[in-house]
Amino acid sequence: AELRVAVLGVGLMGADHVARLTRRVSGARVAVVTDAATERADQVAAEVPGCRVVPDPLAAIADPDVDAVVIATPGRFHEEQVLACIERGIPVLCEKPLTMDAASSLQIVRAEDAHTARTGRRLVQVGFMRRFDPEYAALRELVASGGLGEPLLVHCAHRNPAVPPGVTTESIVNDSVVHEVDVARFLLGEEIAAVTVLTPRSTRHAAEALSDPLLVLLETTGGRLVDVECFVSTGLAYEVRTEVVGEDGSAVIGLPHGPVRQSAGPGGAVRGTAVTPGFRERFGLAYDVEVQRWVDAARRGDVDGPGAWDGYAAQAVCAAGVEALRTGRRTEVRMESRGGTPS
Ligand code: ISE
Repeated sequence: AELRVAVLGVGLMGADHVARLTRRVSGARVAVVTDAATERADQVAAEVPGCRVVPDPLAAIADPDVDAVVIATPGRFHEEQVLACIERGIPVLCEKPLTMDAASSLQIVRAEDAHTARTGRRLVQVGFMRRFDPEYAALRELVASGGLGEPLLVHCAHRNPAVPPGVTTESIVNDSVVHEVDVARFLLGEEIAAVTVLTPRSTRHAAEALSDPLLVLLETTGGRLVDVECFVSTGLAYEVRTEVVGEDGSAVIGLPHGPVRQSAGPGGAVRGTAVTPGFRERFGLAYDVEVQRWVDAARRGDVDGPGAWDGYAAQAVCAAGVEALRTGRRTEVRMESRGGTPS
């Protein structure tokens, strides 16, 4: 049967997911939406045949016409909403962050573990969509198959044209660098052991008091190093590039592609490709694949994408990152061992 999905929060990402579930993903339909801004919820629901607005997100999770939930509310609401989904035993796709701190994310890991121990199935997927980007998936295959020999280093560049007002340097670590943390864990298959954050001279385009760009160094448990340039006020476009350097070769993804255009430039004709304006364009395909895979698994009452443990690990690393930013020191990641959590 068609999966009846509740989408909690229909801001930028939530509305994007509603459109995707309605028009591009098969096997599911949006049955319920919620949003603190009721007008916004009404607007989004009006565009989707058979979709209702349920004002209270917890009531939406409990609704008998809901089989699975997408959470795209602000991060501070995630903990209670994800726990309610686990309690009801229905699959959930939660945008990052899983919760606001590592301790509460670990509680979710444990709550889901109890369900898995009873049913053999998982319920929680975290929205680390890059894992579904064809280039990242191929890079991971290449690394895992030994095609580059032992991986030694990863270089990441993450550049946004701009960030909304109110973004702080800490939130750059929590909202943007977090994706590179997950990429590093995904590509290398090991945990991050320590974090150092360097704050070079800031761009004049950065909001006051924002330290931008950041240079972040992640050390893995296997002694590999991952350097991350995170630069969120370039004023230009959205670019994400990742290179893995191994003993027997290197591979890079995120290079320019698409039509190579020649046009007039300031000092004569220039040749080049367009750069995606934002993450929804850059990772549009990744989001589509992510949600389709989630729907396919959810129809079997399961999930098979990045899970609660990945959300917890990311939180633990970002907490160390925030501390490293504050102290200027190399900071070890404090993490529980995985214990009974199935992978
Ligand atoms: C945003 O919150 C995201 O999740 C994007 O994927 C990321 O690239 C961006 O830097 C964040 O602000």
